Amino acid sequence: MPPADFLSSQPQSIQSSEVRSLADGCGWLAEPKAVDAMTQRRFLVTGALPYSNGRSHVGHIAGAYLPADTYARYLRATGADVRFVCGSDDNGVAALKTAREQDRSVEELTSHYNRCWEKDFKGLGIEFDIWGGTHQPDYVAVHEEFSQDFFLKIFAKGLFTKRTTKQLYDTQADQFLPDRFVKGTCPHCGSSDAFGDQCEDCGRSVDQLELIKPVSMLTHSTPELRETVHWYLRLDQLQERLSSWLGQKKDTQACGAAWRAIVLNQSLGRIEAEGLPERAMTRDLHWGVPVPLDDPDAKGKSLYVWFDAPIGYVSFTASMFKQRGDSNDEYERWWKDPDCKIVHFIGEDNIVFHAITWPAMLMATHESESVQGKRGEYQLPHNVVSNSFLNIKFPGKEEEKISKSRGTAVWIEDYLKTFDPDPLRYYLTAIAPENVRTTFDVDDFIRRNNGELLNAFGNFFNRTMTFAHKYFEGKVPPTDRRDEVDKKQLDSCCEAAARTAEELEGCHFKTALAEVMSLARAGNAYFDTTKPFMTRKTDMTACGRAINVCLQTARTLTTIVAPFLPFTADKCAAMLKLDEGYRTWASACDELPAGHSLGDPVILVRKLDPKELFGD
Ligand code: B3M
Ligand code: ZN
Repeated sequence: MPPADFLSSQPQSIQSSEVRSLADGCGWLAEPKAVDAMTQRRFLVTGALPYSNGRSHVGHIAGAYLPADTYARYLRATGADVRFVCGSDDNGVAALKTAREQDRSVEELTSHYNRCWEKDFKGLGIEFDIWGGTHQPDYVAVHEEFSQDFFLKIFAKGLFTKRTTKQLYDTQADQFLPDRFVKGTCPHCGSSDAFGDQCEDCGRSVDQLELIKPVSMLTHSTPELRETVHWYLRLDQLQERLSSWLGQKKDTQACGAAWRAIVLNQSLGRIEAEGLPERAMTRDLHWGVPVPLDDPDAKGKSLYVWFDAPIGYVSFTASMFKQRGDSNDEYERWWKDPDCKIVHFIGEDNIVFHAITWPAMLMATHESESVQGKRGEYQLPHNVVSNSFLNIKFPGKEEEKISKSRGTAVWIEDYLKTFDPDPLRYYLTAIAPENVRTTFDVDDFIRRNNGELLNAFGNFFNRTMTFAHKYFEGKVPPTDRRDEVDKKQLDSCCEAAARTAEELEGCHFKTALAEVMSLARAGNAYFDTTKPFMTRKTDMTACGRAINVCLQTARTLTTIVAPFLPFTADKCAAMLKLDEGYRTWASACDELPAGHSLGDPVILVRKLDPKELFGD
């Protein structure tokens, strides 16, 4: 059961004056009480910063952004104070390389894709409190200031080593080849497509000097080795503290939320197997945050994109408050206060950076060697929630990996031209790759929309509303009594709300959605058992009794479906004539009073035809 103290209920909905709760007797809802700032839970939720060198597809959305949005919406519904932060990752080689390929300036490219992502997110109802960008005009100055400040703090603690090393150099282009500017054969898995920083086939990070047969992405020539100077983060010095902190994350009791196995295996597993080597945090590159050292060797160098990108979470938070005219220190309430929980949502290939490098950077800024920062110091993530990858399967084709270059993806922009956002939100949560890779199967998407969302959820509302309008003048019918079957159904409502909350608290989005759907199915089963379609001819009181319970069930469904399907929930709320307070979790079991007028019935879920998505 979720702790009762967060189920704050500020009575806001239409029933507030004489609200009765179906929970009377269910025993899980707290008494309505005012939210007070001392006890209000506080969360800083982030979505991985997407690279602004391409469009968004279903894999990105399923991986990080949809679960993050669902979580943020749920937390708000419980009365928590939440900031949901995201923005584009503009620096580094990815954008530079694409700009070069497309013959446009990197500024123009990143600003274009920053806006594309923003539009796609809006279309899907993924609502951030701030959408920034590490090199966007309104954010770049603050971002550079934060990034350089981090670097200097860590530098001052002696946790960087300056090293002269050899790097791959393209003599034709006359420049070094950091990260994705070089490709070759992966030293770990033998894939011929490994980049100079990471192999996308096996997910391992790669040192460019280990690449077999390296080729320059700029001129396709074979690079040569030249000496250069870089600053390496002493991860080895931080390894013990990192291990001990990560170790606690296995234990739900100690940390309040057990981390997913995929995250612990890749982080703790990596440390245990190989230990942590030093990692270069600077690059020979002009695009990015300049290395803030008064050292001739730092000239023409930028911070590594994976050093500055996570700092974007902090700098965008600060910009958000700055834009509102708040004090400069307001961000500290979110980043340097142990009472605020920081939760990062990411895709599988970002695990090591969020569970090792980023916490190491945060720790490296701490005054003392304590594992967790003190009040006033940067706090370590409360949770790093990662999904696995999503494959794709088009009708009549084999299942395959999503690939930008092969065009095997469902692009959000294209999807939204024809479809409503909620069917996609439904499907991507229902098949969420929470522990293992799963597949976006176009036929299955249609099948589940029509067979589950429409058949179970849409039809339950449809038949209930039709009855209420046709036989009870569009009002909640009165009840003379509740029979066992009615009580059982009303209990199911409260239980479903409690179980959904419990699953969402643990970031189990798939199971949480299954709880909601199971209540919709229970509603249909109740309708079939009590047969209002028969009793309306023989016993209108019994018919009214059943429709009343169906409407109470619809009331609960409206609240608990809202974090998953916000557009559908708004339609449900309009049909039940509820005000905005319907989203408050503690209102899920408020009873609709007899005589309450209902809104007009609308189609909640449209039947989909596969041809709409991909033609014949
Ligand atoms: N830009 C996204 C990716 O790897 C990467 C995330 C950064 S989060 C700080 O696709
Ligand atoms: Zn590999």
